[in-house]
Amino acid sequence: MDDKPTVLKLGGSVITNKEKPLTPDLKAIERLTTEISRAKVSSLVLVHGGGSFGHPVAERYNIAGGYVDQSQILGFSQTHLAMTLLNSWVMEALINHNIPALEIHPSSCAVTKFGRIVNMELKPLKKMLKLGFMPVLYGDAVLDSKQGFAILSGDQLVSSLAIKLGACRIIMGADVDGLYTADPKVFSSAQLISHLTLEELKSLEHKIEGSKTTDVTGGMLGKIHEVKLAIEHDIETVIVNATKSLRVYNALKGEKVIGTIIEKG
Ligand code: IP8
Repeated sequence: MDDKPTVLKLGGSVITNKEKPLTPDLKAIERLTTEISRAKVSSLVLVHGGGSFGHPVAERYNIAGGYVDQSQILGFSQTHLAMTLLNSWVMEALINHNIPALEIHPSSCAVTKFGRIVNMELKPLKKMLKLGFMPVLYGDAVLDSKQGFAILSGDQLVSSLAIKLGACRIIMGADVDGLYTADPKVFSSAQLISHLTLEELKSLEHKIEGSKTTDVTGGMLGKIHEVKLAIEHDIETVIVNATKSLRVYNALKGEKVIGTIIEKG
């Protein structure tokens, strides 16, 4: 009950159809919640991304750029609503697999300053973990002390929570096998990097492009930028392909898995 938690991110591109607005990938959600249930990790925090739910709506109203005019206020509500719809699909699948999942809405408990978390109420989350719940959070539209509002990415939540909770590990479930020497969707010669130190990650960072599809929070580059902060706190991070069967399961069990492990070194 008092174990150090693991923080698992399921990318929006994994659990939604990124080409079709507001479309969950129910097969992927079913498979991944089965894997989570079978892995039986005693202390787990789940964070999911926005995919075709949060991103297109946030982009339409430029929520990430902050308050410009009153017409965005309804857009903020719509962005949050889209995320709660996706979250409901995830919650239903988790609970159907007998996982005592409980959602935490970031818009109600986190405040950012220029898009970075400055305040987050974590008491309920810590209490949930102690009692054996699995807290579930997601990238969300949040209030911002300087720009009115902002988009808080699931990736930022993952590293911030991992640091504040003293997590033992971060598992990033992405739609690629891990980090490559070049963008694998563009260059067939790209090679998977199975292990990296923090220093090696920093030197690779400038080579990695942002994702091509609509992603207001920066794709793989944004991911790396965020996990770097947790790795600096000595939290091992593994990036695996969550679109492929059993990768998340193997990572949760601490078994050998195809992916990229990044350690402080
Ligand atoms: O997909 C962003 O979360 P992410 C969520 O983890 C919204 O970057 C609301 C766009």
